[in-house]
Amino acid sequence: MPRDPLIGLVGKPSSGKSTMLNSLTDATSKVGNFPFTTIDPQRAVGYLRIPCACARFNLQSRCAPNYGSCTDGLRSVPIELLDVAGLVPGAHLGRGLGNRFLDDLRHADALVHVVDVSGSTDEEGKATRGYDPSRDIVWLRGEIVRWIQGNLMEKWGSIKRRHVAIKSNAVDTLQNQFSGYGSTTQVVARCLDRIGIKERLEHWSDETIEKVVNAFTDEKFPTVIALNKIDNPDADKNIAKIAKQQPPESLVLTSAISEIFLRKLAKQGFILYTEGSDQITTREDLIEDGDPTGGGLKEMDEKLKNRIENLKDMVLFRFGSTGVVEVLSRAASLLGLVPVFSVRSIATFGSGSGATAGGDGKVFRDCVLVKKGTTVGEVYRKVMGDAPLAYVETVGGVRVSDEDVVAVGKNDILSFKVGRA
Ligand SMILES: Nc1nc2c(ncn2[C@@H]2O[C@H](COP(=O)(O)OP(=O)(O)OP(=O)(O)O)[C@@H](O)[C@H]2O)c(=O)[nH]1
Ligand SMILES: [Mg+2]
Repeated sequence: MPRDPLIGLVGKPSSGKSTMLNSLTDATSKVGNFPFTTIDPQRAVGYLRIPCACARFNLQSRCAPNYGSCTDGLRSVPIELLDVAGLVPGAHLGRGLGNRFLDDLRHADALVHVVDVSGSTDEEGKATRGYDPSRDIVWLRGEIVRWIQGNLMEKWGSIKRRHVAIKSNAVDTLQNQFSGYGSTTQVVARCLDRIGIKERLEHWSDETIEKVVNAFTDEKFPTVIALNKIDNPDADKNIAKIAKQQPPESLVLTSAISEIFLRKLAKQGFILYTEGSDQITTREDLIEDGDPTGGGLKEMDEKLKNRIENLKDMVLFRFGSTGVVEVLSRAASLLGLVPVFSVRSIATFGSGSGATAGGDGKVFRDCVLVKKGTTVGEVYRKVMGDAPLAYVETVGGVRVSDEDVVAVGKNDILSFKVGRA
């Protein structure tokens, strides 16, 4: 049964991982301007923004998710996040409990590397000025590779002996070792394919092994780099430098602290703000637009008004948004996540009792996120468990095989019929 996708937040101490987690969720992971504020991994639920199936059928007004929400065809689907303790150089050797923290990452499907792009913290998370954050991207990746490599090399002698003795193939032997990272045979096969190794595993040099581990790291832990603290004026030159070194699809610019601030003000009734948007609406804005009550929003004092103006200038106008919602979208697209809508009735898209008889009129109540390449049968087991499957229908009442693969727009609206065919 496929697990739910899990996105891990990594980075050095004080880069803003917990702030990022809190800005993406309603969780309160402890935040502090001192290193190692977080020690135990914190799990929380964030929301991934996706185009909902309701929009394809013009049923936006009747869309009613059981979990998350849907506004005008833009759906927020719950996705699990993990905030891990800060990593420091030498983590794979156990520095700063690093090996323990790395172990917390085993089951992550994608990583978000939160980088303090302001350069105001050194590699250990201590306050400084003028630090070059492009270095963090390099060494942190190195720690992850060396952690996996170290685990492998510890047992390499006996791995090789067993490999030869049972006449195994490289994929099976490696999958045996990598299953602890939630790997699959397909992941291992893909990474060996990509580097195209000809030698037999028992003859691999240290260099070859390093290549394999690097490829495995890319496959198993696709990483979004969140350049955080863009509200800091020192961020610009560092962003420019990193943008030249990293592929653009891996970079997202964020100000986690701004997102938290805006969500808080919205909750307290001072502003209107949709998570991740580029717009803030104040009482004055609404009065100017001809609503004398200002939409019932509260009056802000000068200090608060200034902070809002500042945030608009430094973050929203310059970068378009606080970036945090984009972080999850980018991770989901690296993973190729597919939202699959399971409905009781393929005719009405309703669920629950009475759906076939018209039901409550609500549609697309359930949505699960699965990885690319997932089959209809795997989605069935994830949603319905072990119950025997009779048949599966998609839009138009068309039967689909349990071996068909799901993809966005194809086999992604499914009605499962339990029982004997
Ligand atoms: N200016 C600015 N400061 C931020 C931002 N995000 C986080 N911070 C600050 O950075 C400091 C560290 O934040 P945390 O979220 O605790 O960092 P962490 O990475 O979880 O730290 P550890 O748990 O110690 O590993 C706090 O003082 C935050 O307020 C941001 O977007 N902009
Ligand atoms: Mg933390």
